[in-house]
Parts: sequence; C-alpha cells; structure tokens
Amino acid sequence: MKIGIVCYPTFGGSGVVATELGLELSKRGHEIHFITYNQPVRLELISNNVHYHEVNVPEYPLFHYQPYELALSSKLVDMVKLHGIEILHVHYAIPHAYAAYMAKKMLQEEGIYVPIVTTLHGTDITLVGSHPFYKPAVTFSINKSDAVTTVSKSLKDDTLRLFDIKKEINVVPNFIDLEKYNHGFTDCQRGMMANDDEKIITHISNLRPVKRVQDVISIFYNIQKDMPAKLMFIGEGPEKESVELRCKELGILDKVVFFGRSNEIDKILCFSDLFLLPSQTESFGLAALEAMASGVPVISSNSGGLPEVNINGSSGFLSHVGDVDDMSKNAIHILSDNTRLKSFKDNARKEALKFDLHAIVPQYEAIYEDTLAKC
Ligand code: GMT
Repeated sequence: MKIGIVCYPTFGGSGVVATELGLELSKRGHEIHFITYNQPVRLELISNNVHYHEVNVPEYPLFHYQPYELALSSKLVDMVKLHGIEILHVHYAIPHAYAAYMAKKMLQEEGIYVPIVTTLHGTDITLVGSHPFYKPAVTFSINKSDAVTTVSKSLKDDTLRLFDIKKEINVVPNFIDLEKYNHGFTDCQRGMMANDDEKIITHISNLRPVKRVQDVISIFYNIQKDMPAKLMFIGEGPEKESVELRCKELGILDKVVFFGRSNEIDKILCFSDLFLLPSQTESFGLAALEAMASGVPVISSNSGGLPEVNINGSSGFLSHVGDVDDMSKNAIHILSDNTRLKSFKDNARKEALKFDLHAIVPQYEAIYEDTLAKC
C-alpha cells in the first residue's frame, strides 16, 4: 500500500508512535510518505520506501495566525496526486483529520478517492479537543474519518463520553520494538551515574503540567530520605524551572541529574531501577511502556490508560492522582529489597511483551485493508 502519515514531528508519544509505525510498515513492504512541517525526530532513515514531504507555511504579516491546516491540506492534495497515495493515516483529530477531510473533498472534485484513518492520542481529546472552542471541529473530524482508532480502551470511553460519535472506534494500543530494548549492555555504565549502593530513579516527559513533575520530586525526596538514591530527570518543557527551584529548596540538587532532551533513552533506562509517571492523565503512557521494556518497574497514577499498561502489583504500582505518600510507600517497597526489585523488573519486561510491534502493527494494516475494501 502507499500510505500517507500525518503527525506532529516533535518529541512526544504520538509523533514517536506515528514514526515507528511508518518505519515498520516500510519494512513490511509498504511505501510510506510522512507529511508534516519538520522531519519527525525518530525518522533517521530515508530510503526507497520512506519519504518525507515538508509542509511549508508562508509567513504573511497581515495574518496573526499562519494557516497551517490550509497549507497541510494543499500539500496532502499535491502529494496524493504526485505519488498515488492510497490512504491517509492521520494522528490527532485536530488539526490533522480536519485538514485531511478538506484534502479528501478537494481530491474528490478531481475524481480521486482517498480514505482517512484517524488515530486519537489523547491530547486531542482529553486536554485540548474537548474545549468548547474546538469540540464541534473535533466531533466533525472524527465522524468524517473512514476509520478511527484510539490508543487505549480508556481513551475510547473518554471519546464516546465527551463527543457525539457515530463511528465505530477500534482500540490499537501503543507498541514497542522489543529488540531495541533488549540491548544486551553488560554494565549499562551505571557507575558513571551512581555509586553501587545508590538506587537510580528515572522520569522522562515533556514537563507539561499534565505530567505532575512536582509529584516526581516529592516522591524522590521521600525515597532518598529512606535509602541512597539518584534521580535522572529527562526532558524539556514549561515546568523545568520550577522543578530545579524545588530541588534547590529541598536541598537535593546534587542528587538530581537533568538531561534535557536525550536521544539515549535506552541507555538511561538500562541502568534505571524505577520509573515515575504520576501524570494527571495519560491516554496510554508510552514512556511507561518503554521503561517496562527495559525491565524497569513503574510507579504511576491510575489515570486514563495507565492501568492497561502498568499492572498493579506486577510491573509496578498504581495510585490515585496526587497521592504522593502512597506512591512513595510503593516505591520504597519495591526498592528496599533486591530480590523483590528483581522480580518486579522481570515482570515489567514480561508485561511489555504484550505490546510487541510485531503483534500491533498488523492491526493497523488490517484496518487499512478493510477501509480500502469498503471504498
Ligand atoms: O503526553 C505526551 O507526552 C505527548 C502526547 C502526544 O500527544 O504526543 O502523548 C499522548 O500520546 C501518546 C501516544 O499515543 C500516549 O502514550 C500518551 O499517553 C499521550 N499523552 C497523554 O494522554 C497526556
């Protein structure tokens, strides 16, 4: 199949999922066209089967907001015609499904029919999309898609609760290339980061308020009162300054390593003992799955799709959002006994197997085939 993929190319779960999906589909013989405003961060390979088409938005001083959706829909029309793209897989209802629908209509005028598969990732539903300013456009974009997927059962339920949806919604979870995380590093260079007696705790996110990074600091503060520990803090975002300030106030700056954005997540996870993800909401929690695939147990909130990924008492523990005391207690429980820690690590890796890309990517292929067959 010739498949057009539209996503946000930045560091963030939806862009990662879209990119990894495109790369895997290309390995399975499909021709993939990424259409977005920047080369996606994890897209390293441009080959015969993988193409990247940049959407340019000309700046015009009269416009307070530059019309990205217009530029995107025009680019989609051009690329579908030029490359014979058969199906568009767009990640996010707004603005991507919205722009794709306009492209589809323009193409129909010329007798070309291209169906749209829309994947909802959460931000477009639970955070931004349900705002009254956007709700009609989100509802319209979902209902006009030819097929719709969500990344968890929880996000499907939220979508049906928040919007008037007439379409069937398929749940296709986030996935992971387990081979990438089966790195076979021997010592993971752990010694560079911590002493032998110190436990290594890790958090990775884009440091938005939804990630509740202050809870990460509070949990770590409680852990390091109980045992020697270091915190690996990875990511950039609006909460970074306040996190640094809080660490300074608590007198733990020397125990926290700030990495900023990193392309070496697998190496950091390799030497981590515990992963913290206390998010306010998380439609799936790809970061938790990446940790689990590396054999790192997860302490998370029980919001959104997290209970579908992090299995309470097996791969880690779940607590109510904001219940820092419970999260700290659970973290100390796992870390304070090395035999117990080992069994949580093994379970984390085992639970991650359910989300192997070889099991999940064919589900998207089946949806494309089914959608094309119905055209
Ligand atoms: O929250 C993020 O880090 C980014 C966000 C996005 O929109 O790219 O991630 C969302 O999509 C991911 C991939 O499906 C999910 O794993 C994340 O849970 C989801 N984030 C939220 O729901 C807050």
